[in-house]
Amino acid sequence: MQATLVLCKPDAVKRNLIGEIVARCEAKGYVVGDIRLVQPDRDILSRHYAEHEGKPFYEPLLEFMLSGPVVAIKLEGERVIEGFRSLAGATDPTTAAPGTIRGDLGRDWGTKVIQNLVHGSDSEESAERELSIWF
Ligand code: IDP
Ligand code: MG
Repeated sequence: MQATLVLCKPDAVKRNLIGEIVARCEAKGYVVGDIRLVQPDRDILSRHYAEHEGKPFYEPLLEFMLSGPVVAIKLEGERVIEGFRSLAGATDPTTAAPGTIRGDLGRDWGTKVIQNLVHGSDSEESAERELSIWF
């Protein structure tokens, strides 16, 4: 059984979209194996986003992720890593396909970092690494 890390980012929590996001995951058939509300600190975020260190959006990304609580979810099911990335849609919510979480619920708010509601692990290696950070 595969597992992935899903994060409902601070914009999703502030906009009361936790239920909507979890509902889409469950409606697809995936199972919530674990879930927690976390106020992340810089340490956990710098480990989570290590691959983006040095990029122009790195500092705004950390500030955004520090701006409020996030919901961390261990989501389980066959091919769930790929499947949740498909449910989430493209990184840019302006062009993310309608029908996806980012495409239906997200937009450009004119901020330095793209606020796009969710994070999903992008490979088996990332999923294992990220799940060990958050759980
Ligand atoms: P992903 O979340 O779709 O996997 P990544 O490339 O891993 O996208 O980037 C991590 C996060 O950093 C994105 O979800 C988004 O919030 C932000 N981000 C990525 N690329 C940019 C950019 O070019 N400008 C501003 N923010 C970005
Ligand atoms: Mg990513």
